[in-house]
Amino acid sequence: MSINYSEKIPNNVNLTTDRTLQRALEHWQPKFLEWWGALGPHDFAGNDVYLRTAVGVDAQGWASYGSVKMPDYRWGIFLADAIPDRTIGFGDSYGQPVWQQVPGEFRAQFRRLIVTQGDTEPASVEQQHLLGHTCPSLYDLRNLFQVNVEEGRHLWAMVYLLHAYFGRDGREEAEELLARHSGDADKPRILGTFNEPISDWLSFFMFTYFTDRDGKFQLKSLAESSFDPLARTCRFMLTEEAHHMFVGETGIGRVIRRTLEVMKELGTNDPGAIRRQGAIDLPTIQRYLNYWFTSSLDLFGSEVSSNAATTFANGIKGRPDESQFEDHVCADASFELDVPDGQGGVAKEKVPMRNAMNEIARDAYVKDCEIGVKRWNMAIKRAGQDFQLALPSRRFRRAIGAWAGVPTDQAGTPITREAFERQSVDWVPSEDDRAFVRSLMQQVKEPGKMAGWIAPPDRGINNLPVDYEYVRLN
Ligand code: BYC
Ligand code: FE
Ligand code: FE
Repeated sequence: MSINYSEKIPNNVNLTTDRTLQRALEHWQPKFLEWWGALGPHDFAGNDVYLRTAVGVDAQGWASYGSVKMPDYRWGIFLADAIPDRTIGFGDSYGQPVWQQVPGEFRAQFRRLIVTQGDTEPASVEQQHLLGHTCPSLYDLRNLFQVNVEEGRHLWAMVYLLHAYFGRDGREEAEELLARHSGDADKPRILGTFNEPISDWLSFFMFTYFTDRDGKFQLKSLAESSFDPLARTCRFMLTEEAHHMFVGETGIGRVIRRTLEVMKELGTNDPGAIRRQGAIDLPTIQRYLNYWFTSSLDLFGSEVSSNAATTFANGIKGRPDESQFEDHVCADASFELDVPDGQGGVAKEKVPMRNAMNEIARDAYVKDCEIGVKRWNMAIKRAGQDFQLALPSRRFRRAIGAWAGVPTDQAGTPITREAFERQSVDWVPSEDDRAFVRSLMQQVKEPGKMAGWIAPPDRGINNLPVDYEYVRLN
């Protein structure tokens, strides 16, 4: 179905046929714009940005590119096309027709998941509020803004579901999504990672690589949902998500490439010397990776979760790529996982498979995270440097689940609290590391120019050259 852009709220859900819903959303729209003005990208409201906007939801050419001022971006409601005769793909109601309405008995669970998903979207925009002022190039500035407007649209995606299917409490939740704020002492965002500051671009690239990738897997799980409007919404969101992870993977890759150049020029791997030359040494990159990867691991919830078992059984939330599995009911299956044995060691625990769905999603996530790490390591190896980046163990530095607060080394071996504290400076960014990385963050605004700590991208956006003026600053 094509997108109707002639309306106040672009959509492909026939919004005009439901005047009450349309009015409710039009009532929320100015509040969204007010929020965007206050907590979206700081400044730049008057600048032309080369952005892509969805013009259809089919695989071919859903995007159109053009110069847009961010406040004029056409945020709207886009669902992927319905799959005819779609049936429930997992859980106790496997094989029955999917639902076009939320069954009353599952209402609270659906609302909680949609609110949690919706909460992360504006949170990330808030976290990235100030980054524009220190962009390493106009190309990167444009990518930041592209990610920001799309996360804004993802908020719209969840608000639509709340308004359309949850009545009055849905509308109240939609207001709350604009009332909680990232890092706010009184009204923080729901999930941990979304309250962490992103105050430099290395963190931004780590976030888009690791945290947006949690988004990918959560959306894949929700795209399996028996509640068809949720599944279709998430399926379209996934097509936008790919670019966010591209920004992360290529961003980190370009930082590494620049570091390797400097190492070669100087003929050293001494972090001090590399830093004096204005590049980021590889051990510091590893520490940032450790930080954002482990924080993002927490976003999958507890290894053993009765919430996960219930939402799977009820057909609310499936596993990512459910079709890859043979058993979609998992009534008697079990799953073995590592838990702390309470005496400083590791024990095996066998749990019902349904309770381990968070861990199964986390497994798929970790595998996907490995791909970029392999690519970065290839570049390091090709440059002849004896250093390899690695994902730390999923037991390391956890704050949620079985390993929460259990001190381990990067390989996941339990150690004493004292040993953990002592070695933390080598494992996660120290205040010094952060101050150094911040010191590099100087805005570069000449088309085609890059900050000294990052290499240029291989190519520009939509076949344009790298030195295209992606954001017109005056
Ligand atoms: N921080 O049984 P448990 C994205 C809470 S990212 C704080 O362990 P469950 C994006 C949990 O809420 C994708 N609290 O876990 C990326 C629960 O609280 P209540 C976001 C946490 O429920 C970048 C309690 O602990 N989407 O889109 O099985 C930029 C016990 O829960 C955390 C979703 O997350 C945490 N890390 O699963 C922009 C999908 N982890 O309810 C966007 C929707 C757990 O008892 N959410 N808790 O008060 C879900 O599917 C589930 O809520 C979770 C947790 C997977 C998050
Ligand atoms: Fe998103
Ligand atoms: Fe994203």
